[in-house]
Amino acid sequence: MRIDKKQIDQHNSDLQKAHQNRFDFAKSEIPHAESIIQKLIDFNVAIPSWALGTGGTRFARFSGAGEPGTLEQKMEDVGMLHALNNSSGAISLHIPWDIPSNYGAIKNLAADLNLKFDAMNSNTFQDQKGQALSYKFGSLQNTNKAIRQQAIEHNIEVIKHGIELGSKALTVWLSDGSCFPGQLNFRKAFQNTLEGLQEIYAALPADWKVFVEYKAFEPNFYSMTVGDWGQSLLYANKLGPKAFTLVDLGHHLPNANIEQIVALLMMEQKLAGFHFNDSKYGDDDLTVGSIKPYQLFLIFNELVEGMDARGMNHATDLGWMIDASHNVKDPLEDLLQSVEAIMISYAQALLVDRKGLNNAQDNNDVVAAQEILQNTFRTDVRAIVAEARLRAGGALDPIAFYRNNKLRASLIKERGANTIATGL
Ligand code: PSV
Ligand code: MN
Repeated sequence: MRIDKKQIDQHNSDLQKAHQNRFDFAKSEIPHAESIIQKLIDFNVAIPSWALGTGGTRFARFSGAGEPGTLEQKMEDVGMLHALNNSSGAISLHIPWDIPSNYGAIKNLAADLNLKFDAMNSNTFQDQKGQALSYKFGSLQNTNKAIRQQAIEHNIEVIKHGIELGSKALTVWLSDGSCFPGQLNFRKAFQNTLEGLQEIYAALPADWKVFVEYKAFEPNFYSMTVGDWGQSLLYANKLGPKAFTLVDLGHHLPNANIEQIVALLMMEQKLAGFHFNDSKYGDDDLTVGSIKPYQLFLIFNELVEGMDARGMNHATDLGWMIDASHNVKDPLEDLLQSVEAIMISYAQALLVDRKGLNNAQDNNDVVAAQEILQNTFRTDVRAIVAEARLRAGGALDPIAFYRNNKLRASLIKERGANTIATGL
């Protein structure tokens, strides 16, 4: 389903007056609003193909309706989000859930929808139908060489699909680990995993990167073989310059200082990018910014500071992706909320009085440092974000547009009420 540009224009003209008032006020408070707007226009966040349907928990899955049943439909959903917010111009595929049957047709569709292919994701955390050997006791860490080999070959196959589509990165998340003390020899598990990653690394084209994603627990609950940023960084350093550490916000032990992790990974030039989500307890996969918006702002504050210190391009030099699971909300509405939360935090981080903060830090003026950060966090930048969307051709209020134009009802009419998206 495609959105008619005329409908967006109509929506925007209906909201224009109220928006202009808010924007004029925001501009009066924010002197360099124009430069922030341009950065927001350039910034895009990739949508994971597996977040377009209902996620469910290990207890139940309450399917939504009109879910995308094919890769093409998933792309159309992302195309719709992008048409509304102009900041969702990429899709991240998970293999084998999203194997294209015709690369040319899929690439044409992507061009038509103005979408790029973000990092490709491999899957050795599940057994697939007809798969020769099981990953029950891990994939790259496995004590059985043939199982390790199967996992290596799968990752190389994922790279090949990505090359055909024009992707430039492979994300490897391993569920490998152990559930009980004594189950695993940690050193051998690390070594096997490293050797497997080295073979995968060797299959990367020159202009590709590999992102090593870590996770503290789940599905293994005693140890994870890539369990934290330190372990991921060890692998990335041993692999070489094309390997980086990927931060998924939900993959830490409670209260971890993620903004500090981010700052240090950037210092080492080893930060791959993000899987954005939010959590209260564990890897809850909730809407980013819904539980800890101040943390999200503090992360972006470090990102902007660190990227500027290195002269990096905010929009293109790191991988920006959402990784969430939608159990009680319409996934498309949830993704619109997610992108909005990211844009707000990014805009606020661009607003930070960097000089003032540096001075406060140099002079150990703790109060001034806190004032600067919290005043910025409490500045309402929503009109600035909306203005960026408007100038880029998107909708002033994407969720209102989605609801008023009954887009979910149209999707149900087109796809039926019982379609189920592949994924988790
Ligand atoms: C694991 O929890 C994870 O965050 C990894 O990124 C996976 O690839 C993704 O979720 C989807 O299962
Ligand atoms: Mn993730």
